[in-house]
Amino acid sequence: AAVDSAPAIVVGSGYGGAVAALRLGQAGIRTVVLEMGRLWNTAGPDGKVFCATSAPDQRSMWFRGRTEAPLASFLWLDLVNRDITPYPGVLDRVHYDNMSVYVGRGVGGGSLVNGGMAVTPLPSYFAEQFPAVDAAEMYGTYFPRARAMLGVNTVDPAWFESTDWYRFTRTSRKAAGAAGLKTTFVPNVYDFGYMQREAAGTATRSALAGEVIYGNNQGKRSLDKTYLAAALGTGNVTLHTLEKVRDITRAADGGYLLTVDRIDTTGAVVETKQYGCASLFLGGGSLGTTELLVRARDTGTLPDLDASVGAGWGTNGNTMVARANHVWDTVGASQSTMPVMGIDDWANTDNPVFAEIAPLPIGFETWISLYLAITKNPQRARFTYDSASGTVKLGWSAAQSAVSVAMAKKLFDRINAANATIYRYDLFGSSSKVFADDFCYHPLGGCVLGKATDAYGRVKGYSRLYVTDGSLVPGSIGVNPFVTITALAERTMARVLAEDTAP
Ligand code: FAE
Repeated sequence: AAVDSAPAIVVGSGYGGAVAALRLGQAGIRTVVLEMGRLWNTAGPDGKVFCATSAPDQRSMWFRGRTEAPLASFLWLDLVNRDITPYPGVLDRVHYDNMSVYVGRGVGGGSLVNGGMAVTPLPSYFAEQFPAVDAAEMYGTYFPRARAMLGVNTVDPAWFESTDWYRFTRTSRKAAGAAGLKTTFVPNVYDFGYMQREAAGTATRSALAGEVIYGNNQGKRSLDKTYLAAALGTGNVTLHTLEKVRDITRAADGGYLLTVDRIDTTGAVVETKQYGCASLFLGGGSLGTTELLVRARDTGTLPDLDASVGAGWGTNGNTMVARANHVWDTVGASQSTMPVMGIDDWANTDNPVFAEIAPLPIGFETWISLYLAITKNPQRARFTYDSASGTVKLGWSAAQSAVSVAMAKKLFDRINAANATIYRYDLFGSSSKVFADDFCYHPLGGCVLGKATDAYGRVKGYSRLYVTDGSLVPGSIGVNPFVTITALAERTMARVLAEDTAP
């Protein structure tokens, strides 16, 4: 087959891929970005790019016959999920044994489906997780650079206190306060000025219309509007969509050869392409990048990859839980989908937890307080190549999830005791589960910085091969991860463009 070549190729267009693409483009390096998802810029028959959360259609999920929303039930009824036609929809749920992982698919990766919470980690915990990284430089240069480019902003506190749209957050804050727990505002990349206009009725509603996990039609500064728009603006970056990188090998000249399946919207492979490049930047996310490198090492196409490729994976201690409030503690029928506050008990060395106060925007009063807890779960798992099936498996056990649950339970038992309230049993399926222990939003690790790579994301054993995404983070960062992923990618690109031979 003919080989398309470029000096640099970037795999994936999430945070890591978008940063790489922009900085390569600005350096004048011709760069091709390969993204397996579609470009989300064209309205469907309903005039909207993304479908409504309450009426999901084919645009909602990645090649499914039925949607798989995180909260499958309410009063044990499967009210939320719908049958859909398989299509390259924007949200994927990747199933492994004992753990499934939600990821975004499309130009912008996770930024298309996430809650937009833009949290910079605690310096002490960052230093604990990345002992080889100069924290002063991160906090002085790369975190501010990332936040500025991502368009991070904060909710106006006066509006927050008065609006019905954040009643659910204020009710959860009160319950936490009764237990002596501290809450803190968290920044977001959703435009809060726009949100206030939505509330005033002068702008089309998005965050105030339940939109988030299947995409926001307005208001959110996703990567296609920030880093990727700037990358394309350099004139040096080309984006190829619906192209999935399958295999990586080394070319005779020391560069890399990629085998890529181009799919159509039914998922059929319509062409298998070959790409060549001098420098290869992997931004496929914790799952995507790790899978490519584990397969490359274990099938012998990149045999010199380090033994630690595939190791150090964690869920950022994620678990979801919900409480039932008293009838007088209403959460409101109107809820913004963008979280703006967390319960911050990370400093509690006995049981560090940071719990985001999450919305449940279903349009009527539920008295439910929902949370996504981030716990300091030390459990890690490894990806392995299964030659029989040709797939990459994750060795995560139910016992490893139980560690996150136990930590979150300690915190929420305290809140329930102080408020004389109870958990909800009906939200996470028919088994009356209180804690969601089988899915996560924050996959981290697999190609850990300083283990599978050098201290800057250069992959050990090879030259001009880089990892720039969430697989560098060793399984936990204590807060929502995309600001950290973006800042680390900025640091990698600054170093690589200054030091490594230009391709
Ligand atoms: P990611 O954004 O996943 O991008 C990887 C891209 O590569 C995707 O577009 C893939 O389709 C593509 N790709 C993968 N493999 C291939 C391949 N072989 N060939 C071609 N393309 C490929 O990676 N984080 C926060 O900080 N705040 C939040 O509020 C938040 N809320 C979340 C809510 C939800 C529902 C979800 C799912 C996640 C949330 N996250 C949040 C997590 C955040 O989105 C995630 O950490 C980042 O998106 C990870 O960035 P990466 O660059 O590692």
